[in-house]
Formats: sequence, C-alpha cells, structure tokens
Amino acid sequence: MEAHPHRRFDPLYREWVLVSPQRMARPWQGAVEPVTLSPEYVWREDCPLCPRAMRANGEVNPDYQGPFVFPNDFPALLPAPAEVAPHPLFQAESVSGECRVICYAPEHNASLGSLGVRGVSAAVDVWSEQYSELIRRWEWVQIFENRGEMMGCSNPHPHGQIWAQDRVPSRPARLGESYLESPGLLSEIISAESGGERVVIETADWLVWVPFWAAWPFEVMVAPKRPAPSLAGLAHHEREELAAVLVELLRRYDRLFGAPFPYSFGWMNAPASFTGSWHLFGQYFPPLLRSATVRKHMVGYELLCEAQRDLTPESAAGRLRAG
Ligand code: H2U
Repeated sequence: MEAHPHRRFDPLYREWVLVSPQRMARPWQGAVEPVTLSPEYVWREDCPLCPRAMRANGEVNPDYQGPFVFPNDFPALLPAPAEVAPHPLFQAESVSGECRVICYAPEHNASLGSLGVRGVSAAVDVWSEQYSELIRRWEWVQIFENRGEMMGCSNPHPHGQIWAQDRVPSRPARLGESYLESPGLLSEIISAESGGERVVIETADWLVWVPFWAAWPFEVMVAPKRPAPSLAGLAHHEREELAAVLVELLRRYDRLFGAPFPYSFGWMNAPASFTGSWHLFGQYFPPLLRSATVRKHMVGYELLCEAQRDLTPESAAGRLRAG
C-alpha cells in the first residue's frame, strides 16, 4: 500500500478515498500562494470581534476578558421556518435555527493554541455549555472554527462559530446511520489505531490520529477513548486532558510548515433525539500540502468522483509526530 494506488473506505461517513502514494515524486508546478501575516495588534478598534468594539449591527461588545459568545449578526439560519412549496422533483424543506460567534479570547493577535492550556480549557467549557444550552431547543448543534484566510476565515481574531438547527444535516445524518448500524464503531477504530503508526498524540483518555481514510493531507481526528456522546458528557479530567491535547496538536500543526496552520475544525456531538450510542469526536481539515503556501485543492477528479491523496496518512502522521 506504500507505493501503489488503492482506495480506502471511511466507515463513519461511508465514502471512499483514492490514495496514490506513487505520485509524491512528481514535479510541482501548482499554485504558490503568498503568505499573509495577521496584523500583530492586541486590540483593534476596527475589529468587530474585539472587546469594546462596535459590531456590524451597531452593538458594542462588552469588555470581555475570557471567551465571549454573541448572536451572529449575519446568521445562516433563522429561528422561524419559512413555508416551502412541495414539488415531486425539486424537493425542498423548511429549516430553522440560530447562529452564534465565540471569541475565544480578547487578544486580537492570539490563536486558540497560543492561549495555552488555561485558555483552551475555557474554550472547551464554553463549547460544552453552548452545546448543552442549544441542544435543548435544536436537533443539531455544530460547533466549528475556520482558521486562516485560506479557509475563508473573515477575521484573524481567534474565534469559532456555532450553527444550531432543527434538522440533522447530511453528513452527520450519515454518521448517525453508521453509529446505529454499527454500535461501538468508533471505539473499535480507536482500539485498532491506539499505539499505531497513524497516531499523532495519545494520552490516557484521548487519541489524536490521522484516520486510515483521511482525505486531506494532514487531516486528524480527536476522540475520547471512552464513548462520551458529547463534550457535555466528559468527566472533569477528560476535559482537562483535552485542553492539553489540543494545545499540543495546534503547536505541532503550526510547527509543521513554520507558519500559522489553516484549518476547518469541528465537533461532532450527539443530535438531540439520537437513539443509539453516539461517540463524540473532533475533526481537523487543513488544506496545506507541501508548505505554508502550497495547498491541496479538492478539484477535478475529487469533484467528479471521490477524494484523492498522494501523501499517505501514515507519512502525514509521522511528520506530525516528528514536528
Ligand atoms: P468567520 O471568520 O468564520 O467568517 O466567522 C466570523 C463570523 O462573525 C461571521 O459568521 C460574524 C460573521 O457573520 N460577524 C458578526 O456577527 N458581526 C460582525 O460585526 C462581524 C462578523
């Protein structure tokens, strides 16, 4: 498998990925994107996420000291569902929900990883509280973060988002089907990966690894070894260990190419009315491939057929471990 094309199956989302390790030797003439450095200011009046600054809707943020959550002024989901017309071919359905923004810290020039274990612990607590509050009213609560311009992040101030809605979206719905059909699936995967060549960080309670079927070059999963259904179901020691694990992972990411590592990250917490046994995990999807400027594009074959990668997950894990 180290030198020949093969396909790998993701049993969680039920997708295949084409792995072509022999292509790593090819000359590279793809895009080289310029590195844009975040402005190094601790506070910026013109940043709507900074303490005491005015947001787009005219509200002034409080002088917050720790994590600060506010309703997204440009929400993708609205609380009241709209009427949709039935049609046999062009199916539509109503959806309702709410969106929030989480500023992890007041410092404009920080990143989640740079906040250290205390700062990340505070973020873990806020993620967990937000999930607990929103899951009482909504079926699905998606906590996520886009880091870096490359991932469409609109502002370098360290922040994430929450979208809560009345319906389980497509990918988590597929994940739910896998959990219902194969109870204990993620526990089995974790046991099989533990101590192995795809592990990046392993502690008593947590495993961070490049999944066997990872689509993005340095994609990783973060999961508690005990099958807690959500962040809210974690024990105190699991939360504390999680903060340390995330700080370590984010440092390794930033060290890999010597620059802030862009990614999309999110938590897969249990839906409100899920009847099987859900196993929480987090996923990082970073676009970088060869350097801080050379990224992987999901184009051509990937758009038309399925994800494809050259660097094997085993090599990616090795590089993240060594970093
Ligand atoms: P992103 O950087 O991932 O786009 O997240 C920033 C969010 O902050 C974005 O969803 C919101 C945007 O709608 N925002 C506000 O709610 N108010 C503002 O004044 C600016 C940005």
